[in-house]
Amino acid sequence: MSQSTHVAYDTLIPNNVGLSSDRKVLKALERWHPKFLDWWTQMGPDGFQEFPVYLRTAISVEREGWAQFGYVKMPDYRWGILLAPAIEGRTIGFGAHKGEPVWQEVPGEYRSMLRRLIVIQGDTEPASVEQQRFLGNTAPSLYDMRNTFQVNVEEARHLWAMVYLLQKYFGRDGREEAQELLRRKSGDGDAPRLLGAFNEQTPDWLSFFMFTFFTDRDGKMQLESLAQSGFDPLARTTRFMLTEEAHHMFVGQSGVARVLQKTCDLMRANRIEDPHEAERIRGLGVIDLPLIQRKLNFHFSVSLDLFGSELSTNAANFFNSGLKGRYRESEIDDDHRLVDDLYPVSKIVEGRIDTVEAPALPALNMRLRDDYVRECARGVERWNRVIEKAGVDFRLTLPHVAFNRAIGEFASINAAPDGQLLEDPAWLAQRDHFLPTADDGTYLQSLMQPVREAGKYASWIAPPARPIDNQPEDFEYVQIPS
Ligand code: BYC
Ligand code: FE
Ligand code: FE
Repeated sequence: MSQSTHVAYDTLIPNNVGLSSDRKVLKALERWHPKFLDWWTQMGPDGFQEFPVYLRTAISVEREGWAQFGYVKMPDYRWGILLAPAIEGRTIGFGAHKGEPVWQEVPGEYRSMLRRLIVIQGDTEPASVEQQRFLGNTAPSLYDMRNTFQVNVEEARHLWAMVYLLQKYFGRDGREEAQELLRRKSGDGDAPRLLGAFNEQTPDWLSFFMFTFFTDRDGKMQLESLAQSGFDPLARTTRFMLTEEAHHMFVGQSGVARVLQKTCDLMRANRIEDPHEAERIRGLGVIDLPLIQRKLNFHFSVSLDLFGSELSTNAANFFNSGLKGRYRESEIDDDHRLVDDLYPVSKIVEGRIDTVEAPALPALNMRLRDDYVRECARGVERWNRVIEKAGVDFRLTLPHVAFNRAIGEFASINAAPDGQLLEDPAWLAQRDHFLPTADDGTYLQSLMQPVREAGKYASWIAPPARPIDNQPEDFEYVQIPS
């Protein structure tokens, strides 16, 4: 048995895929490893690479007890290749091949489609590390700094996960794609990352929290769909990635909640009733709620673009060929083929946004996006409970899916956050109410003063509800010599 739940740490690359007896792949990965480390030192977290960080490392793929905490210097992190346990007798759960045994090798007819899916997934992982690389310098606490680094090393491990699939199953072009994944750079003019949201900046910590809430959640939805894949190695690797993803979204959900908590607490303490009194609120060194709404509007709309077009033949083909399923496919009660099914899709009809029935297969991007929007809405409700409990009269809302879009049906129109279509002049006149302004950016930057004393937090954010790994409140998550 070469594949197990036990993770071998005797090789340079920890793994549970029997790498030490897979000479060819091991060699290819060992050749890629130094290039990866070059990339990590140049494009990974700026500064702090020499300091011990209290990180969690995956040591097993079992549900319980897969993680071990300890101080690690980031370049020494054990990036490994970890597949969730195989499911005996697993069959393809959807599409034209439903019921056939899952593939352990790449099905020839779907090779390029599969490679494309893996490359797109792989491209986002290092992109996010690049986007977040300067955050350590302005961390509001050692706790937050550590969380970012944890997210960063795990996203880099997700790159390894995809690179393993490319190197093992795609021969020469897999090796070339693995190189390209280190060559493209977030925001680069010549070789940008493949998807729009991954070329945006993450200039401040509110952006980071919004990113981990909204964009990592797209990651979760896409990984859930790939975890259904008939290509078993992809299904198993993404299934394990999802266990790490949960922490990324926790960072976003709790990060924004802590920002809201601090703002609301200080508004109350200073008897400010109107959340729109930005000047007074900012005078207290906290972030006004309308600014948080504008940031939310931006990150939500940019993340919606990651689902592709509402109607997509790519999406239909991914599903039909058994490569990419729906969210929780195995729990859905239908024929899992969808050939004659319909799905409601939002569309512009005669100058307004309407819902029309479309064939279900090409509408799969839209369906996944709907699942995503539902989840986002639940998270926003949890944020609203923080505001409500603090006794402040304000509600955060998700903007309409047509708002600020660059991909799909609504790319060509302007819509207000409430879904009302706007002519260009009206859009331009109101844009600053909808999306973060230069002034918002300047204010946020002014707040981004690092706090490095253990157990202390910046003015604009409340401490977390509980520490990591049951450590004391003044735990030194990153050991920075003074
Ligand atoms: N930006 O047929 P369509 C994560 C292109 S995040 C630029 O509608 P499709 C993470 C598209 O390529 C999850 N271009 O698209 C999160 C196509 O090009 P061609 C990443 C875009 O293929 C945080 C054309 O437009 N994983 O893991 O149905 C931190 C027509 O598009 C964009 C995946 O996405 C865009 N946003 O759907 C770290 C899963 N959207 O064919 C990590 C794998 C579309 O005309 N990817 N285009 O040349 C997929 O499933 C699909 O490729 C997509 C796009 C859902 C992304
Ligand atoms: Fe990831
Ligand atoms: Fe993530």
